[in-house]
Amino acid sequence: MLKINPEVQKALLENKPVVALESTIISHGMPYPRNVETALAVEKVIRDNGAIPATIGIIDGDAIVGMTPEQIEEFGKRKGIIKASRRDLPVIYAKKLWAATTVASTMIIAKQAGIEVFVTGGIGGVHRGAQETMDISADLQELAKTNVTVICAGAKAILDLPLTLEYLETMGVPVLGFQTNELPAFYSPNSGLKVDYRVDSYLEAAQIIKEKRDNNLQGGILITNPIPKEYAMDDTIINAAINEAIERMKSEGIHGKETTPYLLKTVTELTGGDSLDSNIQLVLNNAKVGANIAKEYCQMRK
Ligand code: PSU
Ligand code: MN
Repeated sequence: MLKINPEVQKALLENKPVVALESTIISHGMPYPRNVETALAVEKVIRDNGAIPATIGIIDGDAIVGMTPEQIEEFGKRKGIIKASRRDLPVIYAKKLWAATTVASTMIIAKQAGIEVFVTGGIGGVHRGAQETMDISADLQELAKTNVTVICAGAKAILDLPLTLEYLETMGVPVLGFQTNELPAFYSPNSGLKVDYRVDSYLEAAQIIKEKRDNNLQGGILITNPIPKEYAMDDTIINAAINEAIERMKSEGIHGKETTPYLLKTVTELTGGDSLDSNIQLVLNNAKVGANIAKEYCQMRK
């Protein structure tokens, strides 16, 4: 059951721009209370840029599209909220549980609600050592098949970035650089890897979405937007923290869906919170870009 917030429903019916937001970043990606402050600030940036935010999560087995500030607060502090990707959804619905949605499951629910643009911080990807562990985020499969455009700040170096790009290529997912030729590496604007194509304006991004839809090319589009330079982290510092976090993860035997939340938390601790500050700034920056792309896309569909 989808429960679409009336404001979001009205905007969709009137072809006004709506931007989907995920809740795993709230419940499992950042500590309380900064997770809640960030989620609310992201919604505000989207509104200030002329679109309607729709934060998605699951409450008592109902998929909520457009959470209230009170619900966002609850997702930020409540213990035991499950991290739900595609495979978890039927179980969460049947058992009437609370769950935070990942990029994959947020895409699914956004699509069902009729929302085409989704803003987040970072996507999941191919993990380092995936040749052995087979740890590849279900986000990549979802990008292959679900018609939602995801705006993110690239992928984190906790992942294997070259393999993540290879996987997306195999899956037929266009990877665009927003005003950049390089795949941004989340905390830093540079990864040394090229994106397939650069787009320089919101209009250009919207035209690509429209062509993909008009030509019935199933699947998502990934728009990667670099963190503003003033908020970027020093590559040496962040890479050292990531390497240490991966070592700790291995020695503690963390695996499966715990991996990403564990690494995010450990990197935040190891950088004394600096990585969290960067993380927040890049999401806000993505919100601005996503809202404007959604606006252009709605104009074009009129
Ligand atoms: N990257 C972040 N913050 C996050 C996540 C990724 O910087 O909160 C979350 C997203 O919800 C993403 C999920 O979809 O982690 C990927 O998890 P996994 O690797 O288990 O698929
Ligand atoms: Mn995984």
